[in-house]
Amino acid sequence: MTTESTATPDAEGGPDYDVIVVGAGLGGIYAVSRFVKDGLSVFGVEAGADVGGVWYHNRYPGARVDVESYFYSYFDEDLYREWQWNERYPTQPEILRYLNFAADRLDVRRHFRFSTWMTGAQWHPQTNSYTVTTDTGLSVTARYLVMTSGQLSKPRKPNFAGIDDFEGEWYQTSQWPERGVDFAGQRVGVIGTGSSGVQTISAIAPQAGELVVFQRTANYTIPAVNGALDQQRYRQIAEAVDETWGEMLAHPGGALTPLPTRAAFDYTDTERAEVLEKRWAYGGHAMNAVFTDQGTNMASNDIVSEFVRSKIRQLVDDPETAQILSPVDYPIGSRRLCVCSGYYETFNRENVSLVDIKNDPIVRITPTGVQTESGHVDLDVLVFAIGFDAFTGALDNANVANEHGSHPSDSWKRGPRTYLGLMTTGFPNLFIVTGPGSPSVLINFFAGNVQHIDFVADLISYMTAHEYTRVEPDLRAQDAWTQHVADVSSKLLRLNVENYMVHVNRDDNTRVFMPYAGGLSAYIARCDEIVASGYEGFVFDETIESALTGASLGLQADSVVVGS
Ligand code: N01
Repeated sequence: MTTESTATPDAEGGPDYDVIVVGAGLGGIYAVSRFVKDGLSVFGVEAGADVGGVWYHNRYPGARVDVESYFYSYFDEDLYREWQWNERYPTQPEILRYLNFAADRLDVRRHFRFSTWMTGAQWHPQTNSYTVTTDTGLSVTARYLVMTSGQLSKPRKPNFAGIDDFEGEWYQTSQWPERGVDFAGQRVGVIGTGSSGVQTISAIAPQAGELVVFQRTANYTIPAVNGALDQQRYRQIAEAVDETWGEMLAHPGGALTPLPTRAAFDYTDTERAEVLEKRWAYGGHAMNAVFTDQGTNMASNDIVSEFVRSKIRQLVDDPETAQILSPVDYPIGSRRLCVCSGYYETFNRENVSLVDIKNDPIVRITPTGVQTESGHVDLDVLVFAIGFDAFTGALDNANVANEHGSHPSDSWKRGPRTYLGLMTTGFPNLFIVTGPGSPSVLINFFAGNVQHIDFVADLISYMTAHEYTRVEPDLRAQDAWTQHVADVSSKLLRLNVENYMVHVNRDDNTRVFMPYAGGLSAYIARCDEIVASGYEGFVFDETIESALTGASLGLQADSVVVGS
């Protein structure tokens, strides 16, 4: 097996590899191990210098996951028993150690080319294969292209006016330098208060001389209630790995967090107060699951939203700061909940202040700090925690072209269009792991990635057994799934709130909720039906001409957008 090749796709003997896997994060590690186990030849490409994916790059102070470690794991008996997490919510260094441990134990590292950017992929219909090119001059061919490049992996660029004039240092949470950053005695500004921002703000505050937080939108931020791992619980799961994995796949979120049992108004006032406190005490995303109807019924949602605001008022000493930190203009859960350790208490520190840039917008970055409409903030260091080009960013970066020179998002202008979030018509043999149209960012990424990769591996085995070399979704099946994704989300309060999960068509304000909101269990049930039917909706070894023209895709796109 060669790892460097200049072979042309139509060279005798077929492509160099069966599969090219893009990205060595938690999905890529599992993908390589599963494909190799299935006897396939695999070539992996990873931009980072080692395994880890987002956990390699997002090494900002305070970074940790908001899924409990019991479930943020591969459910392989040996791996589960040999590993030992320390905390209920592990830190980035611990997760990175875990992914390194898993990569070694699964022996996948040797299949990857690290520090290697994929610059493009070209589909060849004559040979049913892709050629992938890299910035290091490689040109490698494979039958299948599997994108485990993540949905939250292309950082948004801080394109603030004047940024190039800033004379201090500036960093992005999503591309944090390995050497770390010394904040001692520095005047630090953090722009962005999403999941990354709230974590890093709490961690930088005790290190910095002064910390100024620039908040555009207040978030509902829920204490994680982190602590030492419950060793007994971990051991119990270790003794029942397969059973627990089965339970996780049967759970809407892919992790065994508490689910709501009743609607808000099915409780008495006293019971409601109790259940709210109970969820707050559990911590983290449990606050999204207090009442069965909080995601769809505004009156129910108001109760949870106001409860969290009351907690913010209790936790923050200064009433004016508490008010700015309190989200008032959108329902809880309609933007992703942030999970924190001591975020609100950070604003009680003498060295921390808050600038409300919704009411006092940033005008520009200056050589010495940040100019807002009302004044100048002097700073030595700037930290941007401004998020990602979600869902389409990493795929666009990969520059995957079909024989017509089209890229997947050319036909997604009015919102992504996929079959199961895994494939898109017009791009044979291209698999998008945890893509739009799958539960994706709404669930535990370990569950989503492993389930997707198992589905893809089984599909490839099926193709091998039937001697097929090409697969893509039928356009009608893709339309029906895209419509189903839209239907499932049509009643969600979060559809009408600006956030990175909603694609908005600015011309007519139609909105598309990008992940599949029906839950992992429902998603898997549909996948199982499709497999049982002999892969209904997938077309093997046929060219789908109708899918390959922009016009037909544009028309179909118009028919599925929801809302107005
Ligand atoms: O990014 P975000 P993130 N001027 O997009 C602000 C996962 N994750 O990296 O809300 C000023 O959520 C923006 O303001 P606004 C998780 O899925 C998980 O924090 O647009 N501000 C917002 O405050 C998460 O959802 C973990 O008004 C600007 C912030 O920047 C996802 O990654 C940890 C701005 C961006 O928030 C993304 O989280 C970290 C501008 N021009 C991440 N542009 C855990 O597991 C943007 N903002 C715990």
